[in-house]
Amino acid sequence: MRPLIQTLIPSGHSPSDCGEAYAPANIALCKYWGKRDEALKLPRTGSLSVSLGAFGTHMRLLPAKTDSLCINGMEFPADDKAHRRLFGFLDLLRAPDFRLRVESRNTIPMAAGLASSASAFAAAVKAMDALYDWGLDGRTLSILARLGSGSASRSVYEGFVEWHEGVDPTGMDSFAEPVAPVWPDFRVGILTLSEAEKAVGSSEGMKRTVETATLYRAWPEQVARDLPEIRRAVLCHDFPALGRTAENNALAMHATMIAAWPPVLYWRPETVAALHAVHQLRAEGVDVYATMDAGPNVKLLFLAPSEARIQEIFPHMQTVSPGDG
Ligand code: 2P0
Repeated sequence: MRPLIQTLIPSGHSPSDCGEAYAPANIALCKYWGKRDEALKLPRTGSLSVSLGAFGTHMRLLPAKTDSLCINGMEFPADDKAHRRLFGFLDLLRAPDFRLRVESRNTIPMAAGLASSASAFAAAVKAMDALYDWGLDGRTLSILARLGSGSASRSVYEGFVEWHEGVDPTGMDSFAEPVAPVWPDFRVGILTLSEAEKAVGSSEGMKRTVETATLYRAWPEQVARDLPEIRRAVLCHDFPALGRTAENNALAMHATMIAAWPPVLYWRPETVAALHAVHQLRAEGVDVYATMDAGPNVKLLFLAPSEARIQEIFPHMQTVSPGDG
């Protein structure tokens, strides 16, 4: 993979004293679920997300004698999973024998059930770009971030972002691009329902789904219908269409994983209760929709005027304004 990556990075640049960058977390409205190439993290379908503004990862890279990783003030030893994964990724981008001190700070509320890998890998690529002054464009940053974690390809940008699945076996046409800025009233509510560590990671969950769930055959068709509709709804601020298509897309994704064997069932009783409460709110005329990722927590989509009523039903909801950078 390294030779492929070297074609994207200009040669002859020396590192400076420090490279620093920020990348937001993101939530998919049309989900990425299933790869066509595991190593290059090439997806079977496109996806579309909204970046979470001030919720993300700040990363500082400092040339050092040995590799070390500090996340939110805590040191992670070399045999830790996070350490191995991040430095394994940085090895693809740096010269052999070049060592780094990584200082990372997540502004994502801890235990909010939001993946930090997307913002972490996007921030890592941007910080490497800053450290070496490569001047990479958004497309290249997105391709490189994708190699760390698929969803990181979308965290390179703010606002609504689409990741194209591409057809090239090298993945050079599988990158994300901005679709539109977030409109000011758009809100994401985070319901942290369970803090238990999930039994099946998302990479394993999607692999198992692709390999064993006959229902997965319908997934590309679902995306082919939902992605253009969500893109359209984003561009013309059609919130009800955006919400119902995003909720249906998330439930369809979960249907494919429940149909895998062994089943990939992330839902807890609290997940189902929250979904019923959302449907009850809609029956009352409140425009609120749910989406879920590879875990038991629920994220709500709504517009600012509905916030007070939704907060009454979900007092612990944390609201994000994705437009606030
Ligand atoms: C998404 N998820 O579109 C989907 C919805 C989870 C459910 O992207 O294997 O951590 O590193 O490419 O990016 C989570 O998957 O997986 C994810 P890898 P990643 O947000």
